[in-house]
Amino acid sequence: MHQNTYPQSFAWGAATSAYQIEGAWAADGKGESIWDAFCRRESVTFAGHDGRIACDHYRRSEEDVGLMREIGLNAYRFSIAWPRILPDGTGAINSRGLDFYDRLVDALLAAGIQPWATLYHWDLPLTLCHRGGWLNAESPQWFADYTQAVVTRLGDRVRHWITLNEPQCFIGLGLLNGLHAPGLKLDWPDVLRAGHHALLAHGRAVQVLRAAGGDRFKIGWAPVGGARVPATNSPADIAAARQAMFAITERSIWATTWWADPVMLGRYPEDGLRIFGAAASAHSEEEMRIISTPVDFYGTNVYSAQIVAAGPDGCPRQIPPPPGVPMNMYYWPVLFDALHWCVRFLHERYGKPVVVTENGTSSMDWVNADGRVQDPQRIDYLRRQLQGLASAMQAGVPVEGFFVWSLLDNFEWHEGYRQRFGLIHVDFETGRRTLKDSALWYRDFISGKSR
Ligand code: IFM
Repeated sequence: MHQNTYPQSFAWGAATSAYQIEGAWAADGKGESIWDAFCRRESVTFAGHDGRIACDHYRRSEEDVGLMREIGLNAYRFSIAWPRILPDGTGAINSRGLDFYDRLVDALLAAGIQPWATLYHWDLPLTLCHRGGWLNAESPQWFADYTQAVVTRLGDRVRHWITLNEPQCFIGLGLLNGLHAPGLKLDWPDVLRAGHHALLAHGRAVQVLRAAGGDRFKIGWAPVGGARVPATNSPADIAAARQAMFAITERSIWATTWWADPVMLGRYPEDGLRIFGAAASAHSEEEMRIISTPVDFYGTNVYSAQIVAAGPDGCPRQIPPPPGVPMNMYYWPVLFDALHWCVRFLHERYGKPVVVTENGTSSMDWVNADGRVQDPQRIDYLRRQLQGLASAMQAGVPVEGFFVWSLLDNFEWHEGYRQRFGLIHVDFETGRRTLKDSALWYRDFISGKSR
């Protein structure tokens, strides 16, 4: 791979989120989140797992920053737990909650690692859920106030900001099919209304951040990638994959353009408006202006993809993955060119620099008798996705960073601890960390030794 593909400023990172790693669920004045409450319900997570302790990162953050340094990361994407900052969601600020992130940011900077802060990775304060959560028209204002509290404390040192992580998931899995907190199964119009408020919250947060940091800040978001890959490299299949990635043909909360067109283009897509019908109609121009407040980069979380070919009429046709296709532990097909096509198509449509805010795979890793954790499939996965990324960059796509999901094995939501996505193995009984072979491989890749 060409050494100069990656600009000097390229962010080589790993990502995590607060509820998945921090633990310390009631420490230092933290309020409860919807995930704290959801995990108390029976049979909602694998074997009743929860994030009360998780990786205990809240108490081990220094050690974890040391491990990031060992890997050679120059960027770390973490999320801030809203209920640590505002235990009731709004109102009084809990400075002890901010202190934690303050210390983390200082430790990162001292280690030469740029902090990339995500404001919302799904742990809504429970009190706000009781007030309707994202269904409440005040929710964008709540989010703007929370953003203000965070940026006032951290904005002198944090330059990279991500507003929402995967709105498709916290709205779709949380409010439509009930798999995630708060476990609701709302009607379609309510789901779309909540989604609209989440997009407004994103826009309001961008405004707050921009007012605080101007051009010094790099602001983006991190929706689900929604990748489509062409079945072959023929122009017809490539065109079909592109078309499929940005088309809405059915009522699906996963439709990329439903979320991304408002943010990047300032309008909901026509096909979505038609198919979603009356449920989707009430959006003022002023709201769309807020939602589309300019961002600096398009963050994308990519794991898998759908394969698309051109049908006899040229229209996109989804092709089932071939039998025996590699899979992760979710049984998501592993398609090695997913990242390549995803960043290419996103850049073509939205014209912004792209940051891969999440990419990785889960596998059944354990610590061998000799103390090593061998995870060859993660190494192969990352190497091949990165090859695809490099060739997209060589084709002209400006990519500014790459974040492995995840730094640590962690609480994988309803799947509990049975999915291991980390570069670092965590023994959840002792908290002991072990760098997996993939972490050592990533270290060599970052330093240029194994490219
Ligand atoms: O663990 C999640 C993360 O919280 C959001 N993106 C996908 C990851 C793997 O499922």
